[in-house]
Amino acid sequence: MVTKPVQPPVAPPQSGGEDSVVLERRTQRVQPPKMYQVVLLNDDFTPMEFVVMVIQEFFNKDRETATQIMLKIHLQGKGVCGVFSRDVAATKVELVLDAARQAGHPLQCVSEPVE
Ligand code: TYC
Repeated sequence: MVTKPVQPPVAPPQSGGEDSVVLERRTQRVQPPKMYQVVLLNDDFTPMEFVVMVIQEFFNKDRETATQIMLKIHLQGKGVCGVFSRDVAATKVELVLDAARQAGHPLQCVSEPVE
C-alpha cells in the first residue's frame, strides 16, 4: 500500500511586510445631541394669566403645571418650561416672543444649553 507523505501545514500569510496596513481598533461613541432648555423670565407687567396660557399652549402643560411654573418664575425670577433640541428650542423662543409682542407684553424668553 502506498501512503501519501504527510504535508506540513501551510503557514498563513504573514503581515508586517512593507506594504501592510495596520488598522487601529478604536471605540467610536456617538455623543447624544446637546439639549436646550427654554426659560421664561419674570417681569413686573406681563399678566400671570397670559404666562399660564403661553406655558400651556407652547409647552403642552396642563393648567395646574403651567400655573406652578408661572408662580416659580414670578417668585424666583425665571423658570424652565421645557427641554428641546437646538432648533426646536429656538422656534419655541420665537413663538413665545411673537405672542408676547402681539399681545403687547414685555415677556422675555431665552434658550440655554443644558449642562
Ligand atoms: N410678575 C408678573 C406679575 O406679577 C407675572 C409673571 C410671571 C410675568 C412669569 C412674567 O415670566 C413671567 N404680573
